[in-house]
Amino acid sequence: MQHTNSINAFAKACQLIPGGVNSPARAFGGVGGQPIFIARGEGPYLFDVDGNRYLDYCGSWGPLILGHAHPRVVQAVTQAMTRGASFGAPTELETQLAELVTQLMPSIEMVRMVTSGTEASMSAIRLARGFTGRDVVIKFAGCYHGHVDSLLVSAGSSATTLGVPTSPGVPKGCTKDTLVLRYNDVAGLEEAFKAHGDKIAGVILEPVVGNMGLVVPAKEFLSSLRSLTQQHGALLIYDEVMTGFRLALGGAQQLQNMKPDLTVLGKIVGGGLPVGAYGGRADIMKKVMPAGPVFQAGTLSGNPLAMAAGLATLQELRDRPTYAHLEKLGAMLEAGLNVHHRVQRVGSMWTMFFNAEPVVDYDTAKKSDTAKFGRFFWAMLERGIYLPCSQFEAAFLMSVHTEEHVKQTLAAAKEALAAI
Ligand code: KE4
Repeated sequence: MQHTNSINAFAKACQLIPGGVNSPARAFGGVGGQPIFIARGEGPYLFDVDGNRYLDYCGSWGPLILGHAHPRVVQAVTQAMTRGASFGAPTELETQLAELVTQLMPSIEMVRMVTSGTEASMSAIRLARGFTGRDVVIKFAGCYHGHVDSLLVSAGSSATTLGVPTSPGVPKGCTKDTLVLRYNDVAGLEEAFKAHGDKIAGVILEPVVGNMGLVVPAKEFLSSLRSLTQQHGALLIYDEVMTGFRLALGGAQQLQNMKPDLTVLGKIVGGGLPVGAYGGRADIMKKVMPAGPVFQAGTLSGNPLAMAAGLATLQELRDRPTYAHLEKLGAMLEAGLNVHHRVQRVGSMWTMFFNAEPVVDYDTAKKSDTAKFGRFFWAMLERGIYLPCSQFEAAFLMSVHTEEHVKQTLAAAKEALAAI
């Protein structure tokens, strides 16, 4: 494959945009080389500016569970655009999406739309602190909740990929009330609540982690989280930005039969357009301004185009559930790749780890052979398979992937692994 136009496009972008990208996750920092510039997407495929076609397992980092340019989403957004892009006033589309979100995730009795997962996490943390009157928040090393100052401590995803899990520019004052524990460490959780229980406003976690690569929570870890937060009057906050409407129509909380106090959403809820959301118990959500005193606002929150994309996406997932299809393809992919390297998977979210041991937390994730992952990434790209460009990310199947696509992917992987 030749990448001349991508190379030229990147050189030009680097003169005007830091690192040539608008998000470091796309910078290929974890795999070497430089990013491919995309011209368009169609179904399960990406087409780059050199005309190369790739089978896409990144799906814009999760939002595109229905694949690129799904007709129902295209039609909804196009129609919405003809009515005007934004009004700075309420529309019924926002209520329709709120209604569908609360129907699909019953723990969410009320919901507020924002424009990114970061904004949703930031607002949920502020709300937890405002509702409880407490300051301490617990997060887990390797989890990523967006670039929220107070949560940019031992953060996963591109913060880890690029070696800055704790970013410069975040004053100590922003993180002094952030307690970072080890994922799946029940004893650590018990100790933290024993020592600080009455100061803890909330615990935020990825209920299935994507940002260390895919890591599954132990059952006793989840049950301890729920019981300890309830016992100490702290809020349990499920960051379902990646897992929401992905692992099941009702997200990870449906699979795990868990009822968090607050849920953070993003990605699929916007169908590829900028939407984040946070919601949960009505008594908590009623503290959000203007119903209550906890401030949060946004010019494009609930933007009609984004609402149209999110609504069309969730309606399609409700009307034609694709989860059995995604599970079948996921199991097929896992069985085929597992013969080479450890695959960790839940439904359509998966990671192939270059790691001798099970990855259960940030410490074990960081033992992965990221150099070998980088060689594998490029060997697959050259064979027309586009994976997330980091060992510390999850890959995603889409509803438009087929068994034939999985077979092609397994054949490419066998060749790629032999070549590296
Ligand atoms: P955004 O602000 O990027 O919309 O959402 C932040 C976020 C919050 N919570 C979880 C569990 C997330 O996975 C994310 C964002 N995910 C990364 C990829 N793992 C987005 C890619 C990027 O940063 O460009």
